[in-house]
Amino acid sequence: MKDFIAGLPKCELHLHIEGTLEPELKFELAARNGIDLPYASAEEMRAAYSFDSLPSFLTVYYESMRVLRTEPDFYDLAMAYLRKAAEQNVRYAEIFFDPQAHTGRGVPFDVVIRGLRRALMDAEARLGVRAQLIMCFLRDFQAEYAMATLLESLPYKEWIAGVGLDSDEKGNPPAKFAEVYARAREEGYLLTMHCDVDQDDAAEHIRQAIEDIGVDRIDHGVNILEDQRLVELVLARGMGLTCCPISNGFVTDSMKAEGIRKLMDLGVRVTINSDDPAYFDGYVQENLVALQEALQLSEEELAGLERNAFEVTWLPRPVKDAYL
Ligand code: ES4
Ligand code: ZN
Repeated sequence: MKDFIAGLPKCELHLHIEGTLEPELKFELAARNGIDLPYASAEEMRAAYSFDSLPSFLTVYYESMRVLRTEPDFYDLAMAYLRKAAEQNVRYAEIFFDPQAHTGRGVPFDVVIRGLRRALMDAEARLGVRAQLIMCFLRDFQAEYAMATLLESLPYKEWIAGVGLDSDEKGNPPAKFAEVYARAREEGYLLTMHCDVDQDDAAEHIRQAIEDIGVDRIDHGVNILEDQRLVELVLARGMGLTCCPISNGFVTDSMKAEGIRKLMDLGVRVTINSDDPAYFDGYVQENLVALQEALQLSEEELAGLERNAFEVTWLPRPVKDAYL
């Protein structure tokens, strides 16, 4: 079954590029930029990772980004992921980036996006992996800061497929960003946002995301199962959910495999993704293998999950059809 999964053409729709920063690259970039790290080696750093909640993960995630400073740093980060993606037979990826996590510490927006963009162009030409960027706002900062970031992105609009919302969801509901999302849509961006697994008021957050904001997709979103009306909305709109089983196991009590099974049985367009693979120790291949083992998925079901992903991509129609 592992070989079948390895051979399957894949599509990744929920991946934070900063979450692909492996300890080895972190050390390389730290050396390049003259930054000290509090560990003697990549192995020691990896051994020190222990996350049991979203906040405990986010602290390490943001702290690690100190090593990313220059355009080539962002290029190398994205290229390392895209090489891994190519190895795993990922044909297309939509990649989140967190500009505020960089501009907030003095790295200019254009340094971040130019490095990432150049890697995407090279990967398409050299590795045959196509990818697009999704710009995420940090929901634990003010909406005004997200709006300023949106405006800062406009000169690079052609390089960004859409916007997302991530970071700590507690006390930061979708409604907080209604204005930002309305403007993003006016500017032609497609819309997604994290509705993390088992957050406080999870169902209400999902309702706001769908009904009040009108998102095109939901990141995670497993908690639609708490409310039949939400399931019906998602089905009626044909919305995709970008689920991340291994990540779920770190930030909640389980992978939520049974919930994912239920969603599949209901006909929801569930997709399987890796979220922050350098921290949660699993790229898309390992996520599919873990879910297959938990649910005894058939080859048809696995192929169906990838088909769902290709169906809900933000590619223009004729390009999308070539993958289906
Ligand atoms: C994230 Cl696992 C997770 N949740 C929310 N925001 C994030 N950003 C990167 N990884
Ligand atoms: Zn995520």
